[in-house]
Order: sequence, then structure tokens, then C-alpha cells
Amino acid sequence: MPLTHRLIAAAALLFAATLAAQEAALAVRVIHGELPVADAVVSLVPLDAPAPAPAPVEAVVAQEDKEFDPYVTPVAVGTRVNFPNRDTVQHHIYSLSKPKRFEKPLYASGASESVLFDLPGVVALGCNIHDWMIAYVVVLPTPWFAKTGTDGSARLVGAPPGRYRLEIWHPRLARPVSRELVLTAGAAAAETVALTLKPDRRIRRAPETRTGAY
Ligand SMILES: [Cu+2]
Repeated sequence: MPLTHRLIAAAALLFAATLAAQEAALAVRVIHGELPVADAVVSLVPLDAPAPAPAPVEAVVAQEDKEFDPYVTPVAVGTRVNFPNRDTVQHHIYSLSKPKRFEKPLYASGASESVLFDLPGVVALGCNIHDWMIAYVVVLPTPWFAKTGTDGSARLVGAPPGRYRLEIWHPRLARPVSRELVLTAGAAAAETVALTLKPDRRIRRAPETRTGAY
């Protein structure tokens, strides 16, 4: 067995050892060609029973250095997201996406607005002043979700054993990808998902020509 395969097997064993007996776990690796895909949202939708209601939590999408941070934020349905302005300039954030249309007109440095995301779906955020600012809040109808890191990996822990639909979303996917799988009690499963991503069409940020603009 090649060294990398042995390392992956050892990591999977270690991962399984940390699980409670009645919980399953899934390590997901998302790739495009040979490259790891960051900012993919992976979630598990149970097929045999309704997903339990997630505990209410709060999330934060900041405006900092005239960007949204983070770029992609997965949340469970019913989550309130705070949008603090950590810049010295004003922003004017909005969304035209169906699950949550909203607008927060010009608000100043230090202010924070919040929005309740009560319907599942993808909500694209923009700023009326800074065209290049874009971010996504991905509202999920399940408590089991995660976002891939720069290594393309994410872990889903805590789901009971059973049949699930693994769903994968990414800003550069034409449509979400899904597959069915079975999770076993006390076992760690691993899935690799190969995506075909569209080119990155984000607007290039204008160079700073002077300080204090907007
Ligand atoms: Cu802005």
C-alpha cells in the first residue's frame, strides 16, 4: 500500500476512534481535477426520517477591508446572521435571492445588522457600493453540514446511522451535486466528490486610486 494510502487509512481509524458508538461520521473530500476545492458546502439530508430541528445559533458575516468575510457561510434554517461593518466606510448590503430578499441601506462603521434566514436555499449577498463584494449564505434544512477547507476536506459528525443524501454546493457549480449513501454506527466513512466547476466570474476589485474614497 502506498504511503499516502496508509496515512489516509490511519487517519480514518483515528477519526472512527473518537466517535460515540451510536454516531456515524463522514469525511468528505471535494476535488476539481486533481485540485482540492475550498468553500464547498457539504450536508447530509436523512432519507428515512425527517431531519431534527437544529439548535438556534448565531453566525457572523463581517464586512472587512471592503470584502465580505467569510465568502461562504453554511447555516441551519432558523439561524440569525449578524453583519457587522468593521470598515471605516459605509456599505449597503442586499440580496435578491428567493429564500431571503433583504436590503440594509447605508450603515456606518461599527454598526451591525442581523437577518433571520428562515427558508432553505442559497442566498447571494452583494453591496450596492462595492460591486466586487459578494458572499453566500447557504441555508440548510439539516443540522449536519460543513464547509471544505483549503485542503478540500470537511467532516460531518453526529448523524445517527441510516440512509442519507449527501449534497454538495459550491458557488461555481451549475447545480448542486448529490449522491445517496448509508452511514453505519460507530464507523467513519469517506467519500471523494469530483466536481466540474465553472470559471470564477467574480468581478475583479478596482485598484485603490486614492484613500478615503467611499
Ligand atoms: Cu460595500
